[in-house]
Amino acid sequence: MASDGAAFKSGFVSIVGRPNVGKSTLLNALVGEKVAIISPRPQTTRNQIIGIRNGEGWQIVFVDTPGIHKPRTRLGEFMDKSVKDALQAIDALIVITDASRSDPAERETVKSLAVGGVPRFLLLNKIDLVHPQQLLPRIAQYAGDGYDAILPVSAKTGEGLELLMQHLLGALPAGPRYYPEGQWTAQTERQIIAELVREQALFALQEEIPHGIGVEVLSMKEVSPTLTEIFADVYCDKDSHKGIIIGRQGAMLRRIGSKARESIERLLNTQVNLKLWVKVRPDWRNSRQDLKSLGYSEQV
Ligand SMILES: Nc1nc2c(ncn2[C@@H]2O[C@H](COP(=O)(O)OP(=O)(O)OP(=O)(O)O)[C@@H](O)[C@H]2O)c(=O)[nH]1
Ligand SMILES: [Mg+2]
Repeated sequence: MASDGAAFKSGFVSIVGRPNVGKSTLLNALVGEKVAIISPRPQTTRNQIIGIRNGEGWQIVFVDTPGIHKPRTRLGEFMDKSVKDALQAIDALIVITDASRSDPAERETVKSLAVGGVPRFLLLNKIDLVHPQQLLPRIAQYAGDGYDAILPVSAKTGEGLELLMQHLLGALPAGPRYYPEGQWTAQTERQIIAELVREQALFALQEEIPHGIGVEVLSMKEVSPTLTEIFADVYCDKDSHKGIIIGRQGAMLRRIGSKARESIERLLNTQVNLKLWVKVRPDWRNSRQDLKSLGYSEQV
């Protein structure tokens, strides 16, 4: 119960939009923790990622989703389904656009994302990159689309997020505490670790290789209270990619591993010994079996 005796408020709020517009950056900013990985590449997020924020008398469960795009593989279909599922049984919807870019496909996406009876908020993100004068015509463009509010924000600097929270809290219905206080994500430690490795691969590798990367944590062992040993496989599509991921005398894999290790150490608060193996799984993005072992199957 809230301290003033009012009913506890809670709700699920999904975050959707085209690839690379800043959905995961927003999730992390709203939750105040690194819940989702972020990269300059489109299609970074591949499944629903839950981030939880608690306040006095309320709880919001945010659901980050993959960028909306036309699927070309079974993995793409899974991502597409993750977005569609995230439009079900929610209490409010956040649709994000990148205000610093003009994307003709975006107009239709923004228009089509209406969920019956649920408050919808349209965010024009990345305003730190936009001259204020350019914002007004953008806001006007979306004015007839039925959004409850159109809010210019920067997920990166935090500008506008306070106002967004006020809107969300105003829209929250009475409801239960879905997750215990103190819990900030529904992902397992292994899932987060796999993502932190993939994040570094996304940063380090070029062109199409990152899209063919998958990471599976095989084992985690607490060797001592101050040291955790982690073994993980890095999947790729092709033999030629394996060589690039490993790099000359293993330099690329060492770089990915040591950056990932730093972020895993921050997460676990212990030292980490991270052992990565690169494996070729031809066409894994179309293999049910491989998708399942990487966690890209039915949402939990
Ligand atoms: N300047 C600026 N950059 C931002 C902002 N929000 C996100 N970005 C950058 O935009 C890029 C994509 O951010 P993500 O949060 O990964 O975007 P996403 O929508 O989750 O992308 P997908 O998961 O691929 O669909 C990253 O390089 C972010 O740093 C912002 O408000 N301002
Ligand atoms: Mg994302």
